[in-house]
Amino acid sequence: ADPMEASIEASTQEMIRRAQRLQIETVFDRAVTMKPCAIGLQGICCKNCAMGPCRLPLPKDGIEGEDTRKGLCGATANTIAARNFARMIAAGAAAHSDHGRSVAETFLAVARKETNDYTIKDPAKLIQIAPYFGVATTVEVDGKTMDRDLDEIALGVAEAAMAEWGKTGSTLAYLKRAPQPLQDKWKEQGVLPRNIDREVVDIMHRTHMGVDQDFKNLMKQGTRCSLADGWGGAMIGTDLQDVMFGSPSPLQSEANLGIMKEDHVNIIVHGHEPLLSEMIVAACQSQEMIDYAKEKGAKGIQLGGICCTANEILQRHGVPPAGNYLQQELAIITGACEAMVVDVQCVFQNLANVAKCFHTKLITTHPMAKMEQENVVHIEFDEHYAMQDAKRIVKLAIDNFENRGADIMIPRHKMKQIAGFGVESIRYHLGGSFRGDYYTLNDNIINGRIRGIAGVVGCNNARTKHNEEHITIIKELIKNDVIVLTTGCSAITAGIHGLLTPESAAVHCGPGLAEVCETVGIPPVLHLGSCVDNSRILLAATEVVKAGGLGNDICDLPAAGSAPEWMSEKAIAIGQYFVASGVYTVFGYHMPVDGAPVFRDHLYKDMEKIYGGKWDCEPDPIKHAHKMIAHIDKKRKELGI
Ligand code: BF8
Repeated sequence: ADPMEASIEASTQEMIRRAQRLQIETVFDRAVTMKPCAIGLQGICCKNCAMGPCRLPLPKDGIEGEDTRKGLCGATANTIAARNFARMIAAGAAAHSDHGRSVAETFLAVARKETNDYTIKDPAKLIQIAPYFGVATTVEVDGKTMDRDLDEIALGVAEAAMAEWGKTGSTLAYLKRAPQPLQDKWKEQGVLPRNIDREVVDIMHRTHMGVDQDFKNLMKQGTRCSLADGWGGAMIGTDLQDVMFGSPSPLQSEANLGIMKEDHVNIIVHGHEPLLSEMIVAACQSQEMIDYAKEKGAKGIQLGGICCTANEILQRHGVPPAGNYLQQELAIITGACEAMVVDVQCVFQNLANVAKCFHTKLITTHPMAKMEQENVVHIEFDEHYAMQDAKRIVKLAIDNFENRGADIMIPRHKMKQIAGFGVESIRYHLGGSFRGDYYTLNDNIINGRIRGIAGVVGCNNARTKHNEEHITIIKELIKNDVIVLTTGCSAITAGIHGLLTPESAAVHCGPGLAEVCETVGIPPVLHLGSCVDNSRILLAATEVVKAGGLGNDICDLPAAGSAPEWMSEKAIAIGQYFVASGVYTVFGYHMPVDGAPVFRDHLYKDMEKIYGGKWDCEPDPIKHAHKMIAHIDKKRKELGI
């Protein structure tokens, strides 16, 4: 791969060059030598039974007249594309929600006092969410209302939260948090999720050979499952993480491979669930481990993150991200990574091949995610012995410091950033005492200083130039006075390119947004956490609705969503729950629906009539941003502002 073609980011280019010098193959090389299958790319390859795979190519100049393409069973392009799309939603929702389940299980262990390693760090959040689960926060004693015992509330919430994965006879508890008109729409459409697991299983059943053959009905279930993710598993994950580890508040940190230190033991955590990484943060900060590292000749321990685990420990502890999705191999290629500790999701199997070229210990920790390569160490993490396991891992990394080779190259590039925003801190910075909690934000949208709100989220994709789409889109939005909320690898990207500082407002923003950012002292791009924390964006949007003056529902807001370099099935689940929550959502790169134009129209046009939000796709980043801005302007016009 040509490093300059592969990424716009200097340390990434440097490390690709170094990898090539050392003859280590990376994702960037494989993206050049292996091209995607054109039919799969269009979403019209069906491999759901052994009569196939049935491949239905769309002729270059489209179809004239009746579309007679069909698989052996007669499945049309629309059925095939919709089934594939629904399965992506199911996989994405399963990943987020299983993460949420692990968090809920750990919280149940905390509530039952089965572990001392985790506690309740944010009791106010626990009390805030308890009523949604039907758990009382006060008791009547002798006619007086008293605060209920926190341990009792914790147990009630933990048990009710766990039940969300398998309950019968009702719908998900958190749906009540959405604006009422949106809840009404979901009810009318029959898409209220029953329980989290069931919606995933339902998709696997109905996409089996010979079941649902109506793309609209398939997408109804796709919607229901996506809502079980966004307003279910992911939202519960975010909330219970906040309860146990503390709700984030703005803090300063740094980002990029340059956070690694030559004279320190470098440990990189990568993956998603913060259960282990929280403990690794604590272990790295313990005097015992710091002393041990010094004993072994290091000046200390430098912890860094990759992917969403990075965002989790950044937003709560200020631990700097070493990189985003496409930089995972590169962190090892520095030659200075003593240990890379991974759990679930977004982990390249090639990490093991790269680690083989260095002293790096690659440590898998999750029973669900092992690697076949012999050089990988598996240390299974048990939340009941969390600190013990974390110290074992940190010690292994420290012991590995002396095995480092002489050839080390840590890129110098890193940027300062402010991260750790959430529904609460936006209220603090952009709230007000009059019309509601988000008054200042709404007021500035109404008076036009802020044109609108954008969520820019999601992955990197080696089929696009690393970071280019994220950065071009975000810059174009803030230049046009659109404030940006960001999560996931997009948030890491924004940090790496210096867009998460209040100072960046003066350089990159239009005059209105710059004035607001300077007055309240916030960056024009707000880091809201990991991908499960997209739930924070849903709730922030709901707060904007509540603050008044901008319509009655999320679909009324001058707002739009974007995933410029998406790659994972989770992104499709997220996209669908944003669309079904009323958000115009634009994906970059491409969408796997082009081979089924009728189904594509269902997503790109019909959805808006049903839910108020719709899908779109635009690979060109400037056009992409302007599609979002045009939508924002349309909504402003409808609101008469
Ligand atoms: O859940 S943004 S590459 S790390 S999938 Fe993966 Fe995509 Fe990154 Fe986090 Ni989200």
